[in-house]
Amino acid sequence: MTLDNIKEEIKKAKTIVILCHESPDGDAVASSLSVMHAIKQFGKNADVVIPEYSKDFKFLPGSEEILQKGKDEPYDLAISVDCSDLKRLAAGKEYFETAKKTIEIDHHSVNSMFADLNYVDPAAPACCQVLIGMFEYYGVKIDKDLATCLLAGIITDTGGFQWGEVTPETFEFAAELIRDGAKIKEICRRALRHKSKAHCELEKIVYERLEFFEEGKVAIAYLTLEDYKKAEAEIGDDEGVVDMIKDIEEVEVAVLLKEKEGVAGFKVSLRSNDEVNVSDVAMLLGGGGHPGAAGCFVLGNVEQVKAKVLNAIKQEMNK
Ligand SMILES: [Mn+2]
Repeated sequence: MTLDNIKEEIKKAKTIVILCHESPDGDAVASSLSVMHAIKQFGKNADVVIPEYSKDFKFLPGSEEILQKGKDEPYDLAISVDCSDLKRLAAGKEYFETAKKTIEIDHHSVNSMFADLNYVDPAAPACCQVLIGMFEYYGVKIDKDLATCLLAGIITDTGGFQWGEVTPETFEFAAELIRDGAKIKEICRRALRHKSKAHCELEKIVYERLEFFEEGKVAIAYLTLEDYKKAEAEIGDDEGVVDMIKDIEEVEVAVLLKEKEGVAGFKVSLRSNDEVNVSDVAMLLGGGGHPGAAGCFVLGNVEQVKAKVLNAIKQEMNK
């Protein structure tokens, strides 16, 4: 069985690296740290390599051990978490491709099964929830630090139990993690509600730029590199801005275009309430994600990118 094989590989490996997708969200960072904590219980150490992530996740236990770069020599084992395909590992790709053995643990429904061993549960609302099941099977002890990481992943990927495939089981897992000592108040305050001043500046700009299409069902706004500079924004400061657009009356699909440095194009964040599968929209444009939250990268200036995205959304709406 895959789970037994995964454990076998972890036990065999002398050097292990843990990787997650680029622009990591709370679930990606928390999943990486959770696997690191669990591997320590097997009497091993693993390098967690995340080149850049939001300071909002620095409260997660173990984050001080996160490395920006991994070792020069190939790892015996690379473990990818919360990532649907090799391309999205971005900077971590080289460690993954040179590793002797590879494992991926994920919850994205569209997954390219890119590792030697793939453990993917698309029914789980967060990668951290997939991990809980694995850890239970392995008899990993859930201490306070591990519980905090696991709950942080679930809470951030579900927006505080609001979206994704939240089931009664999710609440049962959460209850257990709180019994194990997970710091729920701190998670909610720091990873969910906390806003930097730069974030508020970006919100202001986005409100001013909002445009509505398809009888108000589609709302689009954009942020340029100039805006980020003016707002003195750092990595992660635009987190949650697109969700705020989604909450506007009658909006079914929220779109935020974020200009990317060094390439003539925009990162596109898509959110949907119920009617439209934005994972399919993102796939039309070469990206991916979940039915309610997805992303892609589109080349062009604001107007061109807007037109391309709108076109893909219309195609999906008329399906
Ligand atoms: Mn996730």
